[in-house]
Parts: sequence; C-alpha cells; structure tokens
Amino acid sequence: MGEDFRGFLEEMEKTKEGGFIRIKKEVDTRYEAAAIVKKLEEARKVPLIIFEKVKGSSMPVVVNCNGTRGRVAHALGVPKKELEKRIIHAFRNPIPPVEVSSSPVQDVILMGDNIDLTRFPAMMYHDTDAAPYITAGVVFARDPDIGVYNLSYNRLMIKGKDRLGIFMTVGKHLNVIYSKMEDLGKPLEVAVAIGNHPSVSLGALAIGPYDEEELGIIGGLKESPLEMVKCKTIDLMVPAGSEIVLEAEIEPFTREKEGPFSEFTGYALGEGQNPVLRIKAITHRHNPIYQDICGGQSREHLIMATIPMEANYLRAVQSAVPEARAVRVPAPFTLIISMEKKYEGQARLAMLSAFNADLYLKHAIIVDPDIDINNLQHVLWAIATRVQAERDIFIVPRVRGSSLDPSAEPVGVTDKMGIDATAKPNLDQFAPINKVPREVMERIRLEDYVGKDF
Ligand SMILES: Cc1cc2nc3c(=O)[nH]c(=O)nc-3n(C[C@H](O)[C@H](O)[C@H](O)COP(=O)(O)O)c2cc1C
Ligand SMILES: [Mn+2]
Repeated sequence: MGEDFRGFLEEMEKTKEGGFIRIKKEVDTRYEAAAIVKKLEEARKVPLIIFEKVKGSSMPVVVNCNGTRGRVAHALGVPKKELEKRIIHAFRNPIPPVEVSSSPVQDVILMGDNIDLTRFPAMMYHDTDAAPYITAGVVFARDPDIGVYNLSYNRLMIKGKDRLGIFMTVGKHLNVIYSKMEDLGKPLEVAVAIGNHPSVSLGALAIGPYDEEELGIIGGLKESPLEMVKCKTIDLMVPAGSEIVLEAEIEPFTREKEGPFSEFTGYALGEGQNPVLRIKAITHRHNPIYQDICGGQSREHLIMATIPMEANYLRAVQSAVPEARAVRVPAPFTLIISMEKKYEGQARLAMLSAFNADLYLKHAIIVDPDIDINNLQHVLWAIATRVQAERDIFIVPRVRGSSLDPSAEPVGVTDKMGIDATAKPNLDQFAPINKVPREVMERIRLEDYVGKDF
C-alpha cells in the first residue's frame, strides 16, 4: 500500500477494514456530521466515513481514518495484536525521511487573496465549541538550535480567512520550540498537513525525548523512508502524500481568545489567550479530500491518543522494570500496568518510570499478571482486595500535568497518584483465590446435568 492518503483510502474502500461508508446525502459540518458519527458509535460502529456532499464547501470530508486499532494496524501492514510491537520497533529503528522534488500536494498553490480558510469544511461537534476547528492537521515545526523536526496534533480554531488560533500544551515539544522563538523575538514557521496516512498520524503522536525526531519514527512504522517535499513560502518540508498543506507563521507575543473546545476529557475546556497562526500559502492536490477527527470523546480521538501513549509507557516501564508485561490506558490520564513482581519496591519503581515518561499521566495502577487489565471490574476487584490505602497509595503533589484536566488547580498543576494493587508480599503468599478443583471443572459436562437447552 502506498504511503499517501489517497492510497490509504483506496485500500480501505477495497478491504472495508472495520467498515467503510460513503454518504451521498448532503450534510452540514456544523453538528450534523458529528451527530452521524456519534449515532454510529452508539450502535458500536466506527466505519471510515466519506461525506461526499458537504454544505458550503466543495471538499468531501473523511473521518475515522484511525477509528479502530484494526484499521490502523492494517494500514501499517501488521496484525492488530502486533501494533504496539511495531511502534516500539519504530522507536528503536527509525528511518530518516527522503526529499522528493515535486508532489501532487502542490498541484494547486493559493496565496494572498486566494487564501480562504472559511471555505474549508471544518466541523463543529458540540454545542460548546467556540468556532469550527481543524482537528486533523499535523503541525510541523523545527527547533531553532538543533534543527530537529517536531510533529504534533494541535486544535486549530478558524478565526478568519488566513488566521487560526492554536492550543499548545505547556511542556509539550511544540510549546518548547515556540517559547525558544519568542525568546529570540522571532516568528515560528509551521506547516500544517491535513489528510495523512496513519503512519504519519501515529508518528506525529509519538511521545518521547525532545530530540527524538518523529519523522524517523514514521519511517520505522512503515519500514521505508517518508517522502517529503519543500514548502513554497517557508523553510520546512511536508509529507509528499498529504492532501492539503497550510504554510504559516506563529507570531511571537500575539495572544488572542481561543476555545472553548470539546476535548478528549469529555469537557469543553481550555478557553484562554493563545497564539495565532497567519497563513502564507495553502497548497493542495486537485479535488482535495479534507480529513477530520471528531472532537471530544470520539472513538477515533481516544484511539489516536491511546495507541502511542501505551507504546511509550510500555517502553518506559520496561526499561526500569523488565518484568512489566502490558499496559492499558482505559481513561484520560490513567494507566494500568500488569507486572510479575519479583522484589519489594518494584511496583513503585514501575509507576514512577511511567510518570516520568509523560506529563499527561495522573493516576497509575499496577496489578499482578492474574488480573485482566482489559477488564476494569477485575482491576477494581484487585484494588478492593489487595490495597491498603495508607500502605499502597502514594501521592506526589503539585506536579505539572495536562492543562485540560478540569480538576487541576491552578490549571495544569495536579497531584499524581500511584496505586499498588499487587498482592503483598506477593501472589504466592497471598490469600488463596477461590477455585473449584480443576480436575472437577474439566470432568463435569453441564449438559449431563441440566440438559442442552438451559
Ligand atoms: C486529535 C488530537 C488532537 C490533539 N490536540 C492537541 C492540542 O490541541 N494541543 C496539544 O497540545 N496537544 C494536542 N494533542 C496531543 C499532541 O498531539 C500529542 O501530545 C503529541 O504527542 C505532542 O507531541 P510533541 O510533544 O512532540 O509536541 C492532540 C492529539 C490528538 C490525537
Ligand atoms: Mn516531539
């Protein structure tokens, strides 16, 4: 499968991995498209959807490109259960990008008065959204000192024909770069690529050290270098396989009202004074397809946030504690770790290494390997029966966390809590778990006692 967005869509239309729907009836991107996605989710369906006819725009809109783990895995050419392994493989085996001299993403180049973001079919999802937002734009920027590229998703509020408000989490890399440029009193050049192959999306979301370049991780994910092309008005490169690129600058010191926006935490949050992108050029393919990621707690948004987090936590925890087996992020800011405990203090070491690996983490829970971390009832049973609060819970107060946690006070400053729900001192010496003798369970055939139609 090609690495461009079109190739990905063609493959999905052919294989219908996780479902594929073309909607021909006209929809309004103000709430109607979001309502359709939500109703399908209520029916436990997350198909890739192409809205072919969108009110007020000539561009079709596609959502849920990364809506299921199966779809993302398929795009990378791996079985679903090997997705995490492939991401960790990419962390360890990055492949640098290559430059190509031309690309269809520059078939059409718009500058000056031809720039008009209000013609984009940007969506509004919830009644609290301040304006239409671009949500599926990968922001490319470069560190002024070491030149390393950084990729991230940032919500972009449409404020006018050539202006976008941007939300950058304090402590995340784009914000670090922007602060460095402000210290120099200079604008930060950024390119926003819309319509991306899942390898680009996952690479952009990779969490890791500041100088770990996400471009190489994209190459590692797809096991071939990412092809990139030079922008027309700024000194950056963008993926040759994207649909639409916004070439822009973020001015130093400018702050304007941005938000609220319906966030992945399930709340409308983050209204504040934030920086602004000024668009210098828009380039796109002929007849571009506009990609969107439904805001709030849509499956796609949650899956996109979760997949790279889990890979990053697993590598961090395993680097401190090789006995860690698996991790799950079942809710915002929350991590469950499964570990085979070998010695005293190991559970706390594992949790501390997870806290160290990502500022978003707020609550870590660690369990023995007999607990199914995909079954929250089972995890709560472990907490109920293996935890003594004073002994097994630790709190690190007033640490930097997400600025989108509505309980944090002041904004972005949060207590971090670890719960050691492993059996003490270990599972072998703990209260025996209720079990009907195995020999009897194997011997008894239900139908011999209650018939076939019980
Ligand atoms: C759909 C989506 C939207 C996101 N929006 C934002 C945002 O508005 N601001 C932000 O700081 N992070 C946002 N994120 C999270 C960052 O993209 C993510 O933390 C990324 O790994 C940051 O990379 P960096 O630390 O390399 O800059 C979003 C993630 C997803 C999946
Ligand atoms: Mn980064």
